Amino acid sequence: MKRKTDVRLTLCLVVALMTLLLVPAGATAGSITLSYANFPPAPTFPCVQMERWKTEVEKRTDGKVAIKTYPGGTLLGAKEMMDGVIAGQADIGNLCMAYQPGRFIVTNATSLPLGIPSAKTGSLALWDLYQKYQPKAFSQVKVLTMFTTAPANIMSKKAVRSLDDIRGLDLRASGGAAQILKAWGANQVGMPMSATPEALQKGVVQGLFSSLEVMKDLKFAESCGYVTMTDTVIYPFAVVMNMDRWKALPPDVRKVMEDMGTEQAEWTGNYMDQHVKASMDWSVKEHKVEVIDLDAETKAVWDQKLQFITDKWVADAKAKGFPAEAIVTDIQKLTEQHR
Ligand code: 3IO
Repeated sequence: MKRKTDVRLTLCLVVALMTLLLVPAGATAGSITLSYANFPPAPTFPCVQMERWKTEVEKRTDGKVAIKTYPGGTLLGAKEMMDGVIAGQADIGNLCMAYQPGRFIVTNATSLPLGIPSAKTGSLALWDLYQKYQPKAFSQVKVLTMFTTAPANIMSKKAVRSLDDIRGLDLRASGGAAQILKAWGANQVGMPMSATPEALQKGVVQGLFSSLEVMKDLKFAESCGYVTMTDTVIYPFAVVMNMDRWKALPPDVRKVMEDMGTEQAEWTGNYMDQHVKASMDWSVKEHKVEVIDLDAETKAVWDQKLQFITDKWVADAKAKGFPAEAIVTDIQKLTEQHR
């Protein structure tokens, strides 16, 4: 008697297991789950845009797709993002192209000092540039969207009003912006944004060069009492997806994601531009941060020191076989078009 029950139970379990195994992936609602890795802390703009994208994709696919987000480098860190997504460690990843300056030559050209005035303009210009050139650097992934920060400025513990003030100052920047700080005489220290809070706190750096929304989002206003307005360059970002995972998605899901490319770039640009304003209002009000505007004469001297950067980039990129002049001209045209 006992034996018979055991056999029945085992049979039941086997049938249940087989049923589970036989249901094809993607057949039931919510059955496609994608992981999305991000490197900075959750309150920062790359993660805010990630949550917005997740919400919209889940809504527009009627619950067919669930996105699991991993902010704060919990799945992939800043510099592992591209290779981690290619290898399938995350299905989707958000990367700052500036962290690997030699890798994304065409799209990183948007971080030359070409006068991109805002994150909205930068994001739309970058996305158009990517689509026009379809750079080889992205051939192993599906690019879902791109966007940029607002122009970078100096946040520092001591006031920077002149080239004398910035000379020898330990300031953090990444990628192309490193050359800019060097050109102004600062002691440039390179690291991703995700490592910056600790570096500031430990006194490894005396400030940083980036877009100003981090004054609030990463609470830099608590230690950086001064902001010097240079409105110099933007940092470009990409959201990439593992190619096999992309190809395995049903066509209707792929369409939802493709249709969101431009929209997400613009949404993120707008969010960033508004958030920079909110962050600075908060910093001035809550932490009495002083905003330093360079007068026109001084600004012209600072800008003039950066002119060699684009010329040098053109020469280097040309030597590597890129249509460098056309890329620069296109960025300038696209900037006007989206201004
Ligand atoms: C950035 C990166 C992560 C989170 C917030 C941010 N705001 C501006 C950036 C640009 C950047 O990557 C950098 O390193 O300054």
